[in-house]
Amino acid sequence: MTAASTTATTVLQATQSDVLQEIQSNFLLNSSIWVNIALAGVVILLFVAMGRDLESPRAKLIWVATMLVPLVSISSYAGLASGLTVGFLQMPPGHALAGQEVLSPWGRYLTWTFSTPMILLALGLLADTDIASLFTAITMDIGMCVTGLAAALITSSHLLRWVFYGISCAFFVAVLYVLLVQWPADAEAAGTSEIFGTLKILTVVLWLGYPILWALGSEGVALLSVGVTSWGYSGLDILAKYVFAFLLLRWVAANEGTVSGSGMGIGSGGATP
Ligand code: RET
Repeated sequence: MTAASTTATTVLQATQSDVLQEIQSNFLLNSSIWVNIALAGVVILLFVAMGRDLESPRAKLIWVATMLVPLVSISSYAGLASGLTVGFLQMPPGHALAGQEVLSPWGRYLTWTFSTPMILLALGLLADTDIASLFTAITMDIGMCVTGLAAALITSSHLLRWVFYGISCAFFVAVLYVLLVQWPADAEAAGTSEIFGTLKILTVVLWLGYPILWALGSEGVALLSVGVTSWGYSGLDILAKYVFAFLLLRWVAANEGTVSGSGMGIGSGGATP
């Protein structure tokens, strides 16, 4: 190992343990992480039990997609708890905390890139939508998460933080359009409109909370502290992931017949034009 890389490694390690110390000394932040790790663990076991009797390929695929939500979540929160995916960022001039080192749990935005597509895959399968529509929702959603991560990580320009926030919101609008306009018609044709309607409202209302929290929290105008923002996200996560997934799996387990088709919408054109 060269002298330069030894120094780099030491700096990296020092920074990570600094971050860990900071997390552990912030009760609000630390509890918002550990409560979710514990909940995700319980929910994973519960979901394994709920889905064990499913037989049809489409129902099983919904189950696996739904299972991946708490599985990604427990990994995400473990990353935050260890300090691996949390860092200190120096906010640019113009930001409410300009010049200060702000603790940023950026791993959240990164791991949404893996968890939110699973939520949309499960919903799209429930609505028995077509492949183009599913692809649209998932890619727009990934775009939303990655540009949201960029918005949080930019330290060179206050303006560009908000430009990326705006781009992320534009991707989000596309996701909302698919959820609110395209998939309800598909779900109607597939006979799943009642449960789809409930999950759609839950998803849309809760997902709207994330950009609001981002804007009010330390990444945005810094009206809320890091700990309060983190609890906000953790609370939304509990509802948007675990409660959502529980309702979906409970319905699928009780109504497997309705979703036991091969999922003909996928790949062959559903009700959406
Ligand atoms: C950000 C900031 C930039 C603008 C927008 C956002 C939206 C985030 C959403 C996140 C949903 C997360 C969920 C996670 C579950 O695992 C990135 C906060 C629009 C909608 C449901």
